[in-house]
Amino acid sequence: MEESDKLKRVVEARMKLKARFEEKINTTPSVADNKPLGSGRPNRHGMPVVPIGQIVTQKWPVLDLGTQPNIPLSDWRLVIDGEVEHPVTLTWEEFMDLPQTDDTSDFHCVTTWSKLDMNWRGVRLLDLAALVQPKETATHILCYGYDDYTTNVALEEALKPDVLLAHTVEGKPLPKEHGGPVRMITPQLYAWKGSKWISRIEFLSHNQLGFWEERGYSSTAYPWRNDRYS
Ligand SMILES: Nc1nc2c(c(=O)[nH]1)N[C@H]1C(S)=C(S)[C@@H](COP(=O)(O)O)O[C@H]1N2
Ligand SMILES: [Mo]
Repeated sequence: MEESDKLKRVVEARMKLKARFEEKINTTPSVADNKPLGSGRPNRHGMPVVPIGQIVTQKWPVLDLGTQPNIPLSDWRLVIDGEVEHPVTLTWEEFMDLPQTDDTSDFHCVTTWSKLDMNWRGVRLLDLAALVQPKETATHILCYGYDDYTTNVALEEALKPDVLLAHTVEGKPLPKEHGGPVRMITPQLYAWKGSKWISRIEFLSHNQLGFWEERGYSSTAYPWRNDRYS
């Protein structure tokens, strides 16, 4: 296929996806809606600084299941499959050839710390979805880490423009302890929804709980609703 045809297909798919999920995305609970639960001196257009029950930290704690997998870039693969028209397995070079996005966002851990204004670079989940083209039946993704972690995200959250598969933070390669070479980030959900060392994104036609969700954590995980446990 011609490169320009391919790009056209991706752009078209992306626009279609956006249109399909726009209404759902616009009605999810978030800091920008009319009743966020938060605290702190309001800034950012009068919105609370952090979600309810969160404390701002300058440090960046490390949370994992006790292993930090080591994945050389030559071995790294990202599988995107399930309810999609065009499943792919991307190499590092293929991943880095995709459109790259810079974004500044906040990181809210359910254990009550929030780290603000983090500068990330990576590939939007939206752009990856445009590449594989979720079927009409797709409603959720289940993300897998190289450490066998799993976590579920509804598509109306996963397709928000600040959801990245990030490889760079503050201008430097994402450190291994924070999920390098690549992790997902979900700035509008608690941070456990972002798999570190991400290895696979499975599109699903139903909701399937991940590691913490099976252990009583919320399936939806909205920080601005104090939505920690189910
Ligand atoms: N693969 C994987 N991803 C993961 C985790 C994990 O244990 N394994 N922990 C989650 C939790 S609970 C949080 S709060 C964040 C922590 O990211 P950090 O260690 O970079 O602060 O990663 C999330 N993603
Ligand atoms: Mo967490």
